[in-house]
Amino acid sequence: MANSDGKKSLEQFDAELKQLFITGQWQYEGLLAACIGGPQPRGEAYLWPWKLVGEKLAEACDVLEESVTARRSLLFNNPGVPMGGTTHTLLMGIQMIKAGEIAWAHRHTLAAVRFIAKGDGKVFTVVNGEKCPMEVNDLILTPQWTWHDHQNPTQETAMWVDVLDVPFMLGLNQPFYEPYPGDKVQAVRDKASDHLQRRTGLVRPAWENSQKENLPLRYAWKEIEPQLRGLADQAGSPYDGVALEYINPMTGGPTLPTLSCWIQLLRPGEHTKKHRHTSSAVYFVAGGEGTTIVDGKAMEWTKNDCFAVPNWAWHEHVNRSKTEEALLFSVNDSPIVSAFGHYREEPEVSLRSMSIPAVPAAGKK
Ligand code: 1HN
Repeated sequence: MANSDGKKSLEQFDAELKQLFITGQWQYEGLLAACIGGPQPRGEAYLWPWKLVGEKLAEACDVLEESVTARRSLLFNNPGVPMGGTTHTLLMGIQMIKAGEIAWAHRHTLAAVRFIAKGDGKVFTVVNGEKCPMEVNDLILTPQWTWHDHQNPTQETAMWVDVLDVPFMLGLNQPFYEPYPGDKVQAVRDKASDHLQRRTGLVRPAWENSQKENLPLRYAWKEIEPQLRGLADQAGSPYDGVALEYINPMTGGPTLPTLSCWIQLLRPGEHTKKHRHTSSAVYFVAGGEGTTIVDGKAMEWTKNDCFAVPNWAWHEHVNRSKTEEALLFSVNDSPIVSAFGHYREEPEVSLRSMSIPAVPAAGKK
């Protein structure tokens, strides 16, 4: 095909390339134009109220009999993320395990964290052979490719929040999965001195190598809460209040290579400043009542609600109570974004930007 002057037109050439699964770079101009001004938030600000989710979990307890490896976890799909996910990288859900039940052992390349909403410490999860008791507000990690099963030997239903890096991992097409061979539940390390968690504190065995990643860590609330309370009179972040990141104690880095977990205290009446960042986050309301405003949309939350804040969306948090604290557990994908140097904030970079307290001056008592 040719023009009147015998030359092939650009349109004809583009169409021809398309048939050959080739695109000229000039066709990407639209994409480059779309980059100007930065990303559009991926997904919506959306809230899954406990009033609804609690009812559906109770129904799930009736309709889903315990079955091979199945987890009774209701997972939250953001209406603005058609590929599936609570944000474009994170998947959040609430899981219920009935009295006497076992959620069979398996492992996958998806990394997961669990934040306990109901459990008495006799309910437990086993991670790579290590028994982790589940008490309210504990955080338990099941890093990528670690065996995990959950067991409820008590008379009461237990419940926790699951957060996984599923949409990110599926985007990279890295899903591997394996059921535990030979048994429903794992063999456990029963000698307490064999536990890897004993090796992650302020001291560690001098005669051993250390494991730094993929540790079966439990961040017990009875240790985290005093730490949070002990910092609650600090100014905190103007954007997030007194927010603590759960670190990998062996590296000082984020909770997991793909997930950063936070616990955040909003003091009575606290109203944070508005900002946005390139990481997305999912929240679980561990206590209190408040409002999170995302790009002008107000999400009113109360205990056990879950909500999503998409990336690059302006957001601020309000503790609506003048007398009670609010407590938010959240998970964000900043380790993924930061790993490639893409973490940005507006109007200013606030994450880890403030100086640590100075050494007191001489003569000051
Ligand atoms: C999973 O393995 C668990 O082990 C919970 O408890 C939720 C959601 C998606 C994929 C795997 C669990 C999950 C999950």
